[in-house]
Amino acid sequence: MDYPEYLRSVPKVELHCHFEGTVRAATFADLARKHDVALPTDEVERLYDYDTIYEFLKIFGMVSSTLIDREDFARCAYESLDDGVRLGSLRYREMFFNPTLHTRRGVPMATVIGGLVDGIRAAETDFGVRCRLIADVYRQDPPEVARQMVEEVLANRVDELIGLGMDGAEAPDPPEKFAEAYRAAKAGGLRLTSHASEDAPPVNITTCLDVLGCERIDHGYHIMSDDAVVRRCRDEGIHFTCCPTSTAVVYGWPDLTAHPIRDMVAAGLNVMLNSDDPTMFHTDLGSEYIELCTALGYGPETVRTLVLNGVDATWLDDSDKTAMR
Ligand code: ES4
Ligand code: ZN
Repeated sequence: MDYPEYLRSVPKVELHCHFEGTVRAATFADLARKHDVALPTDEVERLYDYDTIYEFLKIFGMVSSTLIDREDFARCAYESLDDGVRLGSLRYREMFFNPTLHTRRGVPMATVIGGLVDGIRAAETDFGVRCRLIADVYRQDPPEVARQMVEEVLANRVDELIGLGMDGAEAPDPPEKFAEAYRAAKAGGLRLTSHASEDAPPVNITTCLDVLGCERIDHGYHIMSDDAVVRRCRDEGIHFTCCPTSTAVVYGWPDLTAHPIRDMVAAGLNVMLNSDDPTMFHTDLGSEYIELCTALGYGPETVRTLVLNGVDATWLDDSDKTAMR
């Protein structure tokens, strides 16, 4: 077995993967036809082309608008986990979804969550992969919409729904805007994470930890510009869910040998690897390991550390974590 094959076959967990960003281009085209949604191009292979986070988020919203029936959510969740297993040897995922991108179009929360869970349970039966869900605040929503979303998620809670996260464009909307939504989620027993310092200074990491109560940080790359925040996160063992390809494309680190992930690992931070929006960024979990580890010359020992960091960073209980190591 050559090294790329080995990297693809290592069993993995994934904690930073957006459901809507895992929809296959062909399935997006199929659902658009089903629901009469107009697409920007007839060429399936060009549906997921963009250069900026704003263009990306526009298509992300368009993909979301083709998900209407419970079966649409179930089909896409099932295919998403099928792809994770086949292309990345995925064993366990905590997967984001954006409730308000669906409920604002009139899709009931129960349809969204019910469909996702149908797909997740079918994938567990067929592929042996486990998946749980993290509802994400969409930063461009008003704070009141986010707080309302949390209430609705809690009212439709199932065993698989375990956390609250936050995504969308980071630069215009800082994390403290959503303190209320995070307070409500914590009171409801949800675990907490957030995208932070993906496209903004490291103060957003500090805010997420101290104001929102986040237990891990999604992305976090700008941390390297503040030694004090690096020291604090290292000392507290904060986990960072990093995504090589997506940030290379939309945040300007096209050369993986110079990606901040390299410095975060070297600084002793707890980093683990993820695919973010795999179909939309033309990647997959196995390829993220292959691209980054070959670019940075990471051998099997470092790969083992990255994979085990992932297990530690999950919100599984200790006996499940032990079983997975
Ligand atoms: C995202 Cl790459 C990225 N950044 C911010 N928000 C997102 N939602 C889905 N993918
Ligand atoms: Zn993300």
